[in-house]
Amino acid sequence: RNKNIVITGASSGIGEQVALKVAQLGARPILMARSAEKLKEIAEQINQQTEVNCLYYQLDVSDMEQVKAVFEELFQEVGSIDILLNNAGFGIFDTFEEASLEDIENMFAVNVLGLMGCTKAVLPEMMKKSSGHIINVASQAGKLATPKSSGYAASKHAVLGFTNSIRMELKKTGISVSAVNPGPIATDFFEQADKSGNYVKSVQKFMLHSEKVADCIVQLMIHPKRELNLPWWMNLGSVLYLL
Ligand code: NJP
Repeated sequence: RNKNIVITGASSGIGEQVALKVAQLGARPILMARSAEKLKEIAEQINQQTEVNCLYYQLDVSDMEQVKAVFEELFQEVGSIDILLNNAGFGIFDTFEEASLEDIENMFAVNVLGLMGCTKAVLPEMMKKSSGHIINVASQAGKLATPKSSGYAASKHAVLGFTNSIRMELKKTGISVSAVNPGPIATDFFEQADKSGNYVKSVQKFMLHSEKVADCIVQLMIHPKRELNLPWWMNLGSVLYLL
C-alpha cells in the first residue's frame, strides 16, 4: 500500500495487468510507454475504480534524453519511487540469416539499454534512502536460447547478466534486484514477434495469461527474491517449438 510503482511498458500485456492489480492493493502505479492514449485510458480506469491517483508519462525508453527528462519530472511530482518494474520490451523472431541488424539494434536499444537507462534514473534516490526494488522482466529466452530468436534471446541474456551484476553491487544497500523469466504469454507481443503466426500456433496451448503472470509479479513485489521463474511446464511451448 501507498507505494509508488513505476511500470514501463504499461500500455498493454503484463505491464497493464500489473498496474491494475497494484492499484487494487492501494499502491500507486506510474505508467510509462509510447502510446499516451492507451496509458490515459488505463489511468482513467484505475482512478475511477480505486482510491489511488494513477499517473502516466509518455516515454520511449530507448531515448535516453526522454528517460532523463521524464524521471526528473516524475521525482518533482512524487518525490520518491519504491519499485521500478522494467517491463518495456519487444521481440522479432527470425532466423539470424533473415534478421536485420537494425531490428537487433532496436531490440537492444529497448530491452537492454532502455532498461539500464530507467534503472540509472531511479538508483540515486533509492541509494539515498537505502531502499527500493528493481524488477527486470527478462525471459526464459534469457536462459534457454531457441532458434529464430537470436537477437531477442541475446537481449534477454543481457538483461539477466545486468540484473545479476547489479544485484551483487547493491547487496548491502537495502535495494532488492529481481529478474522475471516467463515463458510464452498471450499478449500483443506476438503481433510483432511472430508475423507469420507459426510460433503462436505451435505454442498456443501452453501460453500463459498475462493476468496470471501479473499475479506472480505482484507477489514478487511483496516478497522480493532473486528470480521469478514460472513453472517448468510453461516452458514447454519453447521446447515444442524446437521439435
Ligand atoms: O507484450 P506487450 P508483453 N518504449 O506487447 C512497451 C517480456 N516477455 O506484455 O510503447 C517504451 O503487450 C509497449 O508499449 P508502447 C517482453 O520481452 C514477454 O508480453 O505503447 N515502451 C507495451 O506497453 C517484454 O519485456 C513474453 O508500444 C515500449 C509493452 O512494452 C515484457 O515481457 C515472454 C517500447 C509491451 O507489451 C512485456 O511484454 C517473455 C519503447 N521503446 C517475456 N517498446 C511473451 N509475451 O510471451 C515497447 O518471456 N514498449
